[in-house]
Amino acid sequence: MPALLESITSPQDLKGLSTRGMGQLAKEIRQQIIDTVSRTGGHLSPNLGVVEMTLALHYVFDSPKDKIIWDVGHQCYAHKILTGRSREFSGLRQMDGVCGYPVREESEHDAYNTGHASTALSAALGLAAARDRKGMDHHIIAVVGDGGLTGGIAWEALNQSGHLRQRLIIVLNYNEMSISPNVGGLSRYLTYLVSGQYYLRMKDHAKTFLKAIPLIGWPMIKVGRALEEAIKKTFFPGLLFEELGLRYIGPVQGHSLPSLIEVFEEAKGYDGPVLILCVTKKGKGFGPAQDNPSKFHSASPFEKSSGRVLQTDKRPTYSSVFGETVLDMADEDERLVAITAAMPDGTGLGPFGKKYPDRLFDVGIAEQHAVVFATGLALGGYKPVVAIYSTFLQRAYDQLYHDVCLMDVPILFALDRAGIVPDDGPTHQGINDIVYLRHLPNMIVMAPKDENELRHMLHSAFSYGHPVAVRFPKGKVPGVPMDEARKMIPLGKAELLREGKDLLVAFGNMVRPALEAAEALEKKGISLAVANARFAKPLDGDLFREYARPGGTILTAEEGVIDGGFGSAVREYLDGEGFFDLRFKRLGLPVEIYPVGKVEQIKARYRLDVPGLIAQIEEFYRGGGKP
Ligand SMILES: Cc1ncc(C[n+]2csc(CCOP(=O)(O)OP(=O)(O)O)c2C)c(N)n1
Repeated sequence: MPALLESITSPQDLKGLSTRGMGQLAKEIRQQIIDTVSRTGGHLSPNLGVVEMTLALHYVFDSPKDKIIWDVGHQCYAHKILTGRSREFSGLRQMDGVCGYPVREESEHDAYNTGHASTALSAALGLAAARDRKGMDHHIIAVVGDGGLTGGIAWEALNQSGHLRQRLIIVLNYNEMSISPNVGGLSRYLTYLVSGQYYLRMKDHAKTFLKAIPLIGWPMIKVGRALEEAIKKTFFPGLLFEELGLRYIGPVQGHSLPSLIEVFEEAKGYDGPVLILCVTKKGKGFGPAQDNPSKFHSASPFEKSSGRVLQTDKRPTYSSVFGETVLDMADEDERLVAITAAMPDGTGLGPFGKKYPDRLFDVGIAEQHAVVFATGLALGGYKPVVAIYSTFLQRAYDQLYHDVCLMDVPILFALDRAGIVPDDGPTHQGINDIVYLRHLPNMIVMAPKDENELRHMLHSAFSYGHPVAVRFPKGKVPGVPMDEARKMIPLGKAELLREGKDLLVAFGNMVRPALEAAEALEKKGISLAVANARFAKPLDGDLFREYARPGGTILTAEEGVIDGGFGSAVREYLDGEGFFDLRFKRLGLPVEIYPVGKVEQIKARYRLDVPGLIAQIEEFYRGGGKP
């Protein structure tokens, strides 16, 4: 570990450092982030952009007494390094290692767990209200990006903040980027605010100018804040944040430690909510990330010298198969439009946006809005495809129910990253969607066993005339042969893939491991038919009726939580049909907080990989097949 960084075991160690020392530390932290992320993968460009900001925050404020809340939390690496986790940082995003997001259980300096965007302001405001009610005097700082600020919840907090007028410091990190370039009217407004000179430079120039005026110069400088206010009001009438009731400071050069320190000190003394606009460069200090901040937003391991991503597996991802298929569908039907919540590339819609820029809507980090916006488009005669990761669609549960399902509006929801998600930890697991979708009226819930079936499912979705959710996992496809033409999948029909005495019915990407497990179990005297459920709703009643004979056995497998999931749907169906006299077992995930790790590691821990399935099924049969 570099010399200076070695001596920093807590933020207190920063307090005695000179500006030069702090500059040296910034270099060492950047290097540690680049070294580690090149090996482990991680959020490189967001973290390189906030090194000075993090140093200045920990220099001026007093964590853990003062609370720093990181919106999304993906930019917390320098914070972790400075708060006693420099040594452990090499285990970033590894199983049982340092999480890539703030986690209260990991350190007293992590004031609030984040992972989903736009929550920091609400959390900070709540903490500020609690502090003031208790008569305490510490500072609360929320750091939010210009992307995070596109989320509606952030504005709900700003609205209340201007009303409560509680002491709160909001650091707005403006880098013109969400994951992709930031979009929308707000983004334009922030660009307008930044387009002038930097705040401190402006202040210095004003001072120099005034000093030069004999007699009246110095007294005028003393008028200080009043003058500054007057200048701001003159040059920037109707500043949005000021109008909302927050004091606005900025723009500040976000890589200048002296500027940041001066501004944070100033904010410390303000008795009310204050918003500081800091301008930073995403990827700062690493050429490839600076040139392509989107690619390095969340990077796979890469070669440090060139930034070349180290990948040997040439198979496409599920996201890219989804993107290509939607593009093919759009070629054939001009009513098809696509919607993303700030993730055109992650969802695989990049090529769609290139070919049909006016048919791809990037709504910002606004999943709730995306769903209602799609409802409007569908009622207006279009066929919206809404691509949102499983974990982020959780946010729009009410919109799915109230807007989409009650009116039975045909919309295709593509839930990427469904199931176990690697590296990011508990906030990003896509394990709840079967549960939160399957009880919604009119909603159809599907999952393909491979990329070929994904194409058929997407192709079939609008023909059902109802809202449809297709869930598929993160990562590479199995690489099966692809059918030439896209086919219709009959609504609610499962597919029997293997004959056997008892039935193992699997959903989505559990089908292939279920088949493998059944082959191995055959040799051990357990004979299982394997079916690909295709649908969690509606279920294929004919299939279950056949195996639900008295004394029969049915097992279910899913990559989602068991409680209320696919297996529970099957059990409810059997109960509803009066099939009580059978042995039944659900294989899936327990309700708990998931560790950081690779998919294979997490699957192994929860016994959802092939050896785990075999072991669970054998135990079940040995135990007499009790549920
Ligand atoms: C609710 C939700 N939707 C989407 C995401 C995925 N996501 C992670 S970071 C990010 C962009 C954040 O941009 P910004 O706040 O400006 O931070 P920056 O990375 O530019 O520092 C997005 C869309 C998320 N974390 N949460």
